[in-house]
Amino acid sequence: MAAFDRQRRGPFPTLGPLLLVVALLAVPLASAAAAAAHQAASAGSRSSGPRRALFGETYGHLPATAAVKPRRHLRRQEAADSRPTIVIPIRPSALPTIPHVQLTSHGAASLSLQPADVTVSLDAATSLTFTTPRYFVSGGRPMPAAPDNQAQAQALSSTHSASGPLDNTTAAKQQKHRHQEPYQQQKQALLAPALVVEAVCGNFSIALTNNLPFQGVASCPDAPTKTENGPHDLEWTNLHTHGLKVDPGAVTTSGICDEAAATDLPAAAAGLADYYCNADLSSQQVCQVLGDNIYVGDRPYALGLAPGATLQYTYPMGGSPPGVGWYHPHHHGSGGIQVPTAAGPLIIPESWLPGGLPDLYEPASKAVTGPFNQLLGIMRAQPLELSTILRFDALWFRNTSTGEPGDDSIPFLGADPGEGNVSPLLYDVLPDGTAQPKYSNAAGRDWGLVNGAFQPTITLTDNTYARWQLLNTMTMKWLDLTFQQVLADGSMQPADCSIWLLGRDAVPLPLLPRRLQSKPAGATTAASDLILAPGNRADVLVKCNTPGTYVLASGAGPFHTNYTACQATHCELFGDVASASFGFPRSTNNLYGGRELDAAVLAVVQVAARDASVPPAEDLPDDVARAQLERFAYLNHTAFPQPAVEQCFSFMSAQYGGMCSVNNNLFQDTVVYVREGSHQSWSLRDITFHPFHLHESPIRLTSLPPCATSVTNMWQVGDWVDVLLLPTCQTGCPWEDAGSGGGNCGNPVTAEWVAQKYYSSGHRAHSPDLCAAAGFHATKPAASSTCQSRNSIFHCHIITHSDEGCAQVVKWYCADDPAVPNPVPLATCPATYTYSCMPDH
Ligand SMILES: *[C@@H]1O[C@H](CO)[C@@H](O)[C@H](O)[C@H]1NC(C)=O
Ligand SMILES: *[C@@H]1O[C@H](CO)[C@@H](O)[C@H](O)[C@H]1NC(C)=O
Ligand SMILES: *[C@@H]1O[C@H](CO)[C@@H](O)[C@H](O)[C@H]1NC(C)=O
Ligand SMILES: *[C@@H]1O[C@H](CO)[C@@H](O)[C@H](O)[C@H]1NC(C)=O
Ligand SMILES: *[C@@H]1O[C@H](CO)[C@@H](O)[C@H](O)[C@H]1NC(C)=O
Ligand SMILES: [Cu+2]
Repeated sequence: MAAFDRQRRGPFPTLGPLLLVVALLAVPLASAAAAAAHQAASAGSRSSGPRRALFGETYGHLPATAAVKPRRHLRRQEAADSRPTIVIPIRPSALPTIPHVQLTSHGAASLSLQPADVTVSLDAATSLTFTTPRYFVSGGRPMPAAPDNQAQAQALSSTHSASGPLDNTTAAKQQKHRHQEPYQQQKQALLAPALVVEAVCGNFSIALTNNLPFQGVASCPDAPTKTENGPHDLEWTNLHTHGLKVDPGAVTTSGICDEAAATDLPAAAAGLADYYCNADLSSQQVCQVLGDNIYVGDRPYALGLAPGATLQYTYPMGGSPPGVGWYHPHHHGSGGIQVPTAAGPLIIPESWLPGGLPDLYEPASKAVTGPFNQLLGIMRAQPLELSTILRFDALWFRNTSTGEPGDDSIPFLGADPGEGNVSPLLYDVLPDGTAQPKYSNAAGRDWGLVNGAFQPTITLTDNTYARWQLLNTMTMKWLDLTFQQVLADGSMQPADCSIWLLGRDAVPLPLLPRRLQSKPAGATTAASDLILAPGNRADVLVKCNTPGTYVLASGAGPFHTNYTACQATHCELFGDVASASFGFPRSTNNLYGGRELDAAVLAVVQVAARDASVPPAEDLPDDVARAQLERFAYLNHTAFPQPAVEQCFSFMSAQYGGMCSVNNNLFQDTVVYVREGSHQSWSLRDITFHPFHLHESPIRLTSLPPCATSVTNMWQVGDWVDVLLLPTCQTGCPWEDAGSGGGNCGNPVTAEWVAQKYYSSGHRAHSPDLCAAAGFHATKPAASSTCQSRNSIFHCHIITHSDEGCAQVVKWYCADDPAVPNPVPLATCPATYTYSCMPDH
């Protein structure tokens, strides 16, 4: 077994005999007859794969002697027949658009996590069917659809004059879409709408209902004493607002809800261990949650929302720069299986800025006023919230070379059956304790989708800027995106296209635009490419200068991984896999034009010839605009209190042979202490395979290893990010860990941030000028002594790794908190070590 092949580790050092029961599989809800009938009904379309034995001795199930208590309420469930069947569009001639729903202070939106049957098929030999959770959104306020590319091109007919409002054609189009039901559009698509936060400087609400099917519990355990790591609670969920600057909300990890808000739920008490085991709980109770609280749970330590239950989240917000975040489940143990198909963009629109773009952008110098106006003209014509969203999803179903479900497949298809970690959506559990696969997977290949479609065609106009918002919700692999031309022999050559970065992870670049260029060692020419780790977003302009047919590819650009050495599904670049002789099937996206390519084709890019009367848009120089980030208190780094508190975190575990952990510890063995309001300076090591993600605050890069800055301008000191993976340092195994980990990187990454709730924190109350000008009255600074501790988190954004314990509680504590040790312990990295590959490499 390759060292990086899987993140699983066993025996789990943290497991005790009284672990939380994984209430999944022990007693199938359906009777044996019903299960048999279901299989008979689905036999036509499903393969009958091998039965897998369940229930090993170690994985979290209580001994059979534990009392089985009946559930008081049968939770409402969707019958299998009412599940929609979503057929993934194959190579559609247009990019599917993502519907938009506005979140205002008055209109709450409702999110339902519910199962859908998904079919994706190129042909009989290359098809996949499975059942998966996805979001369905109702409420909120429908928003006009994005103008199409042609309308944008018209609006951009001149590079320097396109600073006015959209032309009448586009406006008319938008009017037409205004009353179109965005909810209708979701039914047959794997796409949750983009939620557009209109309630900047105010509060908005989201109600989340878990409508996943419940498979039954074996037993009601005693109260668990410890959080479980590893895949578990696969039907439980919650909500994370990734990229939104909001209150972390959580007060404790042991309470049922926020203490302050738990009005109609009984206090956690001894013996209250499982939602379904507690006769006092009913599905009618709605728990109120403040902020981005991923620790909230309707049962202790489960940190999540049981099937049938609803949580009502309220998010108080200060002013934030426009940008794209995303919403997705973050329940510890089930995130890895839910997030790949349950996620949606979460947008702070430019329209909230009271004075428009000049509130945020100013010319970097007098000398660049011309190009600055050109840039603002393009941005005005294609506002962030209406510009084209490209959401990259992946369905992980890769087989191993021997035809077995591969490690890191969702939902743990490759988990040892003995561990019992199989998704109830994907397996029927039979009375004899074996599991029958409900999915079929002929080709055994991963699938990369763009906006829920396979290899859709995106239309551009030559020499014309298009603004894109890219979002990598692939939870395991990173992307190195380039525009390529596929030649007749299947080889690729770079297309005459460039990518300009405007912002990333919901924060504009300090100086923009930045024409992306990478030239790693060994590359002959520089390429304009975009590196996106799992969870990253990018606000970009793209421009292709020659009409023709191209592809947007990953794995054809300058960066590659040494798969032969690493053999890890998650250290790969998507599309850049071992040669066919290695035995692993490549992604389906490597199939294009009747050939198997060496890179993954995510989309076809059709560059149409522009109207001959339209002059070509000029290339934008770098750094013509300065973003006035200091107008947002949490981004005004010169005002952060000095000195910064220094802590260090390493994701690469010597103890576990290179697998992910936090300074050799697993969730929740340790806590990182962060005093509220303090300025933190963190060294991040070993993030070349494991993307670092901190909740509720972006981090500002203060130093970077030369292995990154010398080969690409993707990251520069001063940039803000909320997910960071430096694949540039990957040199393959064996490597020496010389600081930043993975490669011979030299210095570690350092990054700073300040632990502020922000919307109500005294003198740093939310950018009052912008909020007041936008018509919001600033929240009064809270009275003294209202500091309440908060529990936040950072983790590896390969979410299965996070589920497995590569995460750490970030405790925002108040100055005189008696529960915090004195002196406050600070995190330090393990001594530098040299990691070698496992002997069987
Ligand atoms: C756009 O519409 C306005 C108001 O209806 C009209 O005055 C103007 O002439 C129109 N402009 C174009 C370019 O059609
Ligand atoms: C937003 O919600 C918070 C927490 O419930 C509350 O303190 C605050 O007053 C609300 N703000 C507005 C503008 O409604
Ligand atoms: C891939 O694995 C599935 C079982 O998960 C099996 O049905 C299928 O035949 C395999 N395909 C290949 C090409 O190995
Ligand atoms: C990949 O790794 C293998 C094994 O360590 C090594 O022999 C090979 O030279 C590496 N290839 C590249 C291109 O670095
Ligand atoms: C940002 O911080 C600096 C340094 O403390 C301060 O002088 C400045 O007023 C702040 N900017 C804004 C817009 O609050
Ligand atoms: Cu990881």
